[in-house]
Amino acid sequence: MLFGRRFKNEIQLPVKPVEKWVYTTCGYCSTGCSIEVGVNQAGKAVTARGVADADVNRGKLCLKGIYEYEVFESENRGTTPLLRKDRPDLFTETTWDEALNRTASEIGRIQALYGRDSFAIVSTGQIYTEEFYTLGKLARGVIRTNNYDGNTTLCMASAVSGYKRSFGSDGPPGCYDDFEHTGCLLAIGSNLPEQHPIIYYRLKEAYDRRRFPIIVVDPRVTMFAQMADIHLPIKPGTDLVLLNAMAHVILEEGLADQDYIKFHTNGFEAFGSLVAQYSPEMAEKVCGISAKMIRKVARIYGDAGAAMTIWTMGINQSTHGSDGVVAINNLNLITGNIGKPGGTSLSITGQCNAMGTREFSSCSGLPGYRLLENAEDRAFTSQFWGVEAHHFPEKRGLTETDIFPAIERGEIKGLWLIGTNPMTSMPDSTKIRKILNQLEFLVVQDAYANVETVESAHVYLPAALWGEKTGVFTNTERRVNVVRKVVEPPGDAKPDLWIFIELAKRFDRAKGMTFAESPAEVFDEMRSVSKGRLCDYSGMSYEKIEKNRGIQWPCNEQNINGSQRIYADGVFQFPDGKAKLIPLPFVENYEMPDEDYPFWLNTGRLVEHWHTRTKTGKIGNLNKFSPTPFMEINPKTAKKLGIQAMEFVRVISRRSSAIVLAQLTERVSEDAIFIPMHYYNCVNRLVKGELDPYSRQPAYKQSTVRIDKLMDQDEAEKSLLELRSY
Ligand SMILES: Nc1nc2c(c(=O)[nH]1)N[C@H]1C(S)=C(S)[C@@H](COP(=O)(O)OP(=O)(O)OC[C@H]3O[C@@H](n4cnc5c(=O)[nH]c(N)nc54)[C@H](O)[C@@H]3O)O[C@H]1N2
Ligand SMILES: Nc1nc2c(c(=O)[nH]1)N[C@H]1C(S)=C(S)[C@@H](COP(=O)(O)OP(=O)(O)OC[C@H]3O[C@@H](n4cnc5c(=O)[nH]c(N)nc54)[C@H](O)[C@@H]3O)O[C@H]1N2
Ligand code: SF4
Ligand SMILES: [Mo]
Repeated sequence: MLFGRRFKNEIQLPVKPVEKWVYTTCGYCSTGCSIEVGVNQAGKAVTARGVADADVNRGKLCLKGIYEYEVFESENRGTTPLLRKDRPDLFTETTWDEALNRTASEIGRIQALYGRDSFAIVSTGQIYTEEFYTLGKLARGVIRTNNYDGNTTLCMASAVSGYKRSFGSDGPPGCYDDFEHTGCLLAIGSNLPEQHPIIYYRLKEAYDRRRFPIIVVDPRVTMFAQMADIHLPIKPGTDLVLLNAMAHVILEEGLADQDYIKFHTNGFEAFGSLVAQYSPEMAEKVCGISAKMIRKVARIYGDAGAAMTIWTMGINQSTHGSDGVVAINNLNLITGNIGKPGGTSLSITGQCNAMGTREFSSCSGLPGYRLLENAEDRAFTSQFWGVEAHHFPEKRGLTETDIFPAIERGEIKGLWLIGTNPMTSMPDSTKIRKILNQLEFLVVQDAYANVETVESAHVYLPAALWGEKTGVFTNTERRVNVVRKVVEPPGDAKPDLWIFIELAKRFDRAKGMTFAESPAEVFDEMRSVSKGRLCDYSGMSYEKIEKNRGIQWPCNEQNINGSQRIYADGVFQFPDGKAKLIPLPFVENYEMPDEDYPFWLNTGRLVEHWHTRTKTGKIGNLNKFSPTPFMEINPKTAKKLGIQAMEFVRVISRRSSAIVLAQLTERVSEDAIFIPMHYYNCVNRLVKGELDPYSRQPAYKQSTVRIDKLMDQDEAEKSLLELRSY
């Protein structure tokens, strides 16, 4: 046979001379893959590979991880602090001293004039846990504002809230190894193959060996839906009804684990009578899945022996986000599927370190999952830090989604943004620019000098990026992994940790407190502060973490190499040790398609891009896949509207409008479109973002729009350039 490369030139693999390999953990998604970055003799990162003996990724990486080292050379990195001085429209380069002095004095001025809480801090899920811990100490102990939150309110807040309501504490009970033991996987509102490709690879490996049923609940025919045994194309925002109906069938047909309910839960009676009202026939009318199918999936789940549920933003980002999480926990409690191999409620986390901020940043509480509401926790932390306890508020302040309206109302006058880009990521984003421009003082701390928010900032602080500093991340399965410094930060950019410590030094209120200076010292402090807590790090060290390729907390004297699962003993974090079954009535309370705005607008992600593209938009090997904003639209709908493939159209909501390319695909139903979240001045101009009452997380996935055909395509492209959506 004369095909193939046999008679062609031999393939030459480019040789990249690597002097040393540096162990790190990927800085994109919460899968937490171990990466080794190859550095050449000149100290330049030239290549990367997955770590073969790391349990998480077993040598694999997705395309973002493979090209991550290219961020070190990316354009528009901030290399020097900037300050608006004499001309308010002009930034000038300045020294760190001047930038930090100005920041400290403005914080002091605003707090003296308008009160402590008039200065707000919004951080991220993407810096190291040592940095979160230190920021928490600075925010709670020194700056003492209670309006301190993170972008995790846009992301994991509903999961946190649901875990707390059901189990008495945050903390995902399961792990990736559960795929090896489960008898059924229910995946709700998660597009694992694109958003967590290596967790998907772990699942697929287990599935190929054992063929357990996979049920995917998603209004869109995602890559995950395509491989599932059963795909339930649910009506947007109605998952709670499906889950109540599944519990209804499981109880009705005697598939529940009565012993587990009796010994490990409270509230069964009220829960039972609520779900009794949610028959599959009733649910069919609300969520568009046939009663027969609901019975079928409930039976598969109830009969599986061990069954597990995973979910991501399709649940969290809705007005029933927190309730949806509690409903998943309810389902797993009544079937005895918590903390056992293959039986779990495993929220798939978003950002690389969204877990680290939950454990240690003190945004919504105090370090080590301590609560502001608990006097003992306040007393412990105040003593540990050397702050008087009365400085701590007795409940958390505003979330990110409530901070922006408070700025608009004039109650908050100063803001510090750290590692987040709300002008692109917040709902109703045209409003966000106006709101930021209302501030008396805005300081932006970001790795890139051209993030949109910098345009409204008074001070810009250039931060070192992933791999330019050392610290730890916690992944979806509670695994703490270390990111070693690979290269030096560019110019005068500094690690966030350094910036926090230097800023603390500029406040008299920091007297009597000590701020550990090196990441390893901060890590030691975190080990002692978490000793005896659920998220116990006391048995860890950087060396041990690297040797084990990550360690799952709790890790202490009893569990020296960490713990795969929590709640295996059925003892939860409420005083009586029992979990709560909570009745959840469903109320329709979000925007619904009507005559004026007839289509659902669904939003989400693409495998090649990361959020607001500050990183992936600058990496050619990623950006090439989708450099232009687009929408997915069903070919039948396009035909009705007279829209051709790859034509520019205008999408209009009650908030604003955006221009996108039309991509015709049956992934979306005839009454819905999908637009990725990654582009500036695009989908979030349209999104309403109604808030969940418990978590204050926005419903990014349920807004409504209409679509206008554009006659002048050249004009459309020009406006896209003006809006800088490209
Ligand atoms: N490539 C890449 N990976 C990422 C990220 C990234 O930006 N790029 N970001 C990371 C972060 S921070 C996060 S939070 C995760 C998010 O990870 P995912 O949540 O998996 O991603 P999304 O695309 O936001 O949304 C998932 C799915 O929810 C579906 N959905 C919409 N409405 C509903 C509904 O009413 N019910 C149900 N059941 N489903 C619905 C959407 O159709 C979509 O397929 O990804 C992480 N991984
Ligand atoms: N329509 C719609 N909108 C959404 C979503 C959706 O599904 N649909 N999802 C929401 C979710 S789940 C999330 S998590 C948010 C994400 O929203 P954002 O957090 O606003 O988005 P990112 O682009 O990740 O912003 C991170 C910023 O931190 C900077 N950065 C990176 N590393 C470092 C560092 O080490 N230090 C510092 N100081 N800066 C750093 C980056 O340059 C970037 O500007 O978006 C939300 N918005
Ligand atoms: S799956 Fe997530 S953690 Fe792993 S390489 Fe890809 S982006 Fe990084
Ligand atoms: Mo997220």
